[in-house]
Amino acid sequence: MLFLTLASLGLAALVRAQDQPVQVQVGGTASSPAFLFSPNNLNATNGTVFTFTFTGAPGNHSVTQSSFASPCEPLAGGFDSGWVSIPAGGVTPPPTWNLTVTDTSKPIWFYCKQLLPSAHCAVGMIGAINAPTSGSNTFDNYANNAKQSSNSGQGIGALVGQGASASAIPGPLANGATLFGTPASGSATATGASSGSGSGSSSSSSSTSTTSSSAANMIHANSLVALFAALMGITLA
Ligand SMILES: *[C@@H]1O[C@H](CO)[C@@H](O)[C@H](O)[C@H]1NC(C)=O
Ligand SMILES: *[C@@H]1O[C@H](CO)[C@@H](O)[C@H](O)[C@H]1NC(C)=O
Ligand SMILES: *[C@@H]1O[C@H](CO)[C@@H](O)[C@H](O)[C@H]1NC(C)=O
Ligand SMILES: *[C@@H]1O[C@H](CO)[C@@H](O)[C@H](O)[C@H]1NC(C)=O
Ligand SMILES: [Cu+2]
Repeated sequence: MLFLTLASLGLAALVRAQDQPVQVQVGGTASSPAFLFSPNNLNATNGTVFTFTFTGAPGNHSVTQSSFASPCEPLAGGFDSGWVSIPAGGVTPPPTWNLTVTDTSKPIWFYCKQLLPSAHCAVGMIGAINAPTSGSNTFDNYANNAKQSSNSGQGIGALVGQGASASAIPGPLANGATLFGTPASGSATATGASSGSGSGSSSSSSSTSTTSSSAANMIHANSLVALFAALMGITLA
């Protein structure tokens, strides 16, 4: 019985370990701000959470979904954090934005849509999730395409994107950290992401992403039950 309990706890810890968010720094650090995401070439399984932390200070950056073909333009129906501004010296704690991967069948491309003092995308503030390592749409080709872009689109996207979603806007917004261009809650309309650069709508809770995250929790809960059942079977046999 003691063995059973210890072994079960071990398996539970293993399942839980896969749930740890992957940390991505946005804009370098307070001592060395930079126009980049770090790391920027990411791999994920379904349900992987990326915690984008706005550490770059001073900095005013976004995490905005694009396409391989147009690396510095917002993807219609794509995810977007909005512009998160951090004053010089940084804020404690820095705001974060949690993006959950919901589809691993296609690569996910993203960039920073800030144009001041020059387009961040064109100087390498780009990233990818599950970029193929061979063929034409590799991470390196995406990065090279971005460097050819002289400008970048600033349309406002949504919390729910294509293949990845957030359930809340970046936060905490305190101690001088601000958000401009609040992403729409739920999914963006097909035209919403690529039009306009005015202020976004205020946010309310998103039923789409709530459903996604409870589905993910159900999958984890089911696999735990399955593991317990399997363990019982083996131990009792
Ligand atoms: C952040 O950048 C956006 C877009 O350029 C701008 O509208 C906003 O005022 C900036 N925020 C701050 C606090 O400067
Ligand atoms: C990341 O995922 C892509 C697509 O599934 C795959 O081609 C590539 O080999 C993976 N890269 C790493 C480093 O695992
Ligand atoms: C992101 O997730 C972390 C837990 O991993 C949580 O502490 C943080 O508050 C979340 N950020 C937002 C903006 O919800
Ligand atoms: C991935 O997870 C989402 C929920 O986050 C779920 O809707 C979807 O069906 C999952 N896809 C696969 C292939 O398991
Ligand atoms: Cu930026």
